[in-house]
Amino acid sequence: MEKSALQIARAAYQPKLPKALQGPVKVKEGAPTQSVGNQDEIKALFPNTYGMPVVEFVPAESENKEAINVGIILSGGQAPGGHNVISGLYDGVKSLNKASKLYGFLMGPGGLVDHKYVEFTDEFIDEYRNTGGFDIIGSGRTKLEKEAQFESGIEILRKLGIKALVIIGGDDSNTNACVLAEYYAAKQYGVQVIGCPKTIDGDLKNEQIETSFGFDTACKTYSELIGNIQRDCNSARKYWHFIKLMGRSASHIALECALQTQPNVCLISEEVEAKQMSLDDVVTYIATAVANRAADGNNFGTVLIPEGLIEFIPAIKKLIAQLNEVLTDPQTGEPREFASADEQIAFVKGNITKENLAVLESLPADVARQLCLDRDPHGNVQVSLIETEKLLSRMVSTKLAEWKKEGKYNGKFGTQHHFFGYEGRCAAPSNYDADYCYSLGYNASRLISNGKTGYMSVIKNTTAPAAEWVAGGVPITMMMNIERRNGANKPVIRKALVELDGAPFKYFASKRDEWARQTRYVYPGPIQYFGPTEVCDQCTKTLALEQGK
Ligand code: FBP
Repeated sequence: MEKSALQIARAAYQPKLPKALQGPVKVKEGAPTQSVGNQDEIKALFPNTYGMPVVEFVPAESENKEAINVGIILSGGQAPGGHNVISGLYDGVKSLNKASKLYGFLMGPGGLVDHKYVEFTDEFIDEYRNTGGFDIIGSGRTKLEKEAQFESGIEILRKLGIKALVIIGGDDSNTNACVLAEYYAAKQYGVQVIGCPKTIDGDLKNEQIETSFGFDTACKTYSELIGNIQRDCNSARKYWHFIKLMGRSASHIALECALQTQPNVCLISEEVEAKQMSLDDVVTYIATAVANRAADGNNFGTVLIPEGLIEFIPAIKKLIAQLNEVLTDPQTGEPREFASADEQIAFVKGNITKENLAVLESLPADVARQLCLDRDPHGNVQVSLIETEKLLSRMVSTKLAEWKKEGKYNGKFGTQHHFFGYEGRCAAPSNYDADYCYSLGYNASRLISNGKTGYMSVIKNTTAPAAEWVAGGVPITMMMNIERRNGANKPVIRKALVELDGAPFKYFASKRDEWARQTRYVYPGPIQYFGPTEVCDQCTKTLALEQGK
């Protein structure tokens, strides 16, 4: 395969490891843990994996060097650094014993169920070190949650002599990893299950997990692009750029990109919900920024919009919740079937409350249609397909036209639209993600060799130089609570939304009025892989602010 000059140079990069993982380790155990909510219910559901202590690895004289066979799965959306988790795990198990083997299940959890796998070798792994993407084995969104899947999985794990399975995924995949760990422990199958925190969305974090991998690189990639757009915008001075940013529901990506680039407007879905804003309130907020800048002669600007915004507008949230209910067949729990789109729309309109019908009919016709028709494989409304950036700019334009008639606005409003998501999900990992992911993978090998199951691999203190990072594991049950999902109460890892009293949001809120009126753009430029540490090894602004750095 032909390679770029950067790929060749980058392949030789040796990711940094925490000092504790650079030699033999032993486990230092903390106190028993509790789940973050619904303790009695979670304890009852996970009798074998509940209450275990948080563990930290500390240097030891020697360690268990037994050969182990391990399997790994990439689950869900791509995130930069996944290949380094695999190479870190590979090097970790091989450092214990050269006879250890690592198997990768193909195309996500489905590979385990369908017995599709590969065995990694030195040459194979070397092709993928420090590269972006999940193409080494592919990823998929099959949910591992049924007993039949677990049983099918154990057949192939036994056949390959696999002692532990590592699942790289977001909150849902790690919830399922925990259920699987509990199931195999209850059945005494002798297979350990370890999770790894992945998602560009940044919403798998808590007291124990500083950040999910991929968030750093994805945000830096989007920020580079936003910075480039801002330079263009400040040069031509004739467009307002409406930029939607990935992140299924939480607004961490939009907030981080705003902290890096200082746009004129950045919407934060969590704030929109907390302030009970309507769609018209959001439109008025943007239009006011446009009008104020126009009054200063600046008919240009940037607006960052989180992907999940629509779902956080309270009235629309209620509507979507009811659409999800009425479009599910209560007998089977499967999406209802309709003969035609018109029949589906008529059914929806006839089965939702008057209040929700009024909200549906207040939306532009194409958006209302999209909400009624588009479904994901689980039957849920596909909010991410709604082109919010176009919807908002259209509505802002209408509002400005009204204001013009009233003599409240006298500017020009030319627009451009962008959606950044796939541009960043497979970028070559930043040094932060390359090191963090390699450490997560290597660390997972030590959780396995120390007999742990139902744990997530965690690396902490990552705003410090890598040598000072702290390696260990957290029981997944500790992050769980009970939530209502698809009409049923389920044990799940609590998703981290943007905290309005957290340092990153507070800093943004203290600056945004100035950024809205003035032109205070920052141009971060492309991720740098080689050069001074202050250019190459910085963590996200979110993490730095959260840790008071
Ligand atoms: P994960 O949570 O699985 O990591 O995926 C994140 C994400 O990139 C979201 O930001 C986005 O909404 C979604 O995946 C898109 O996924 P797909 O390309 O499968 O539609």
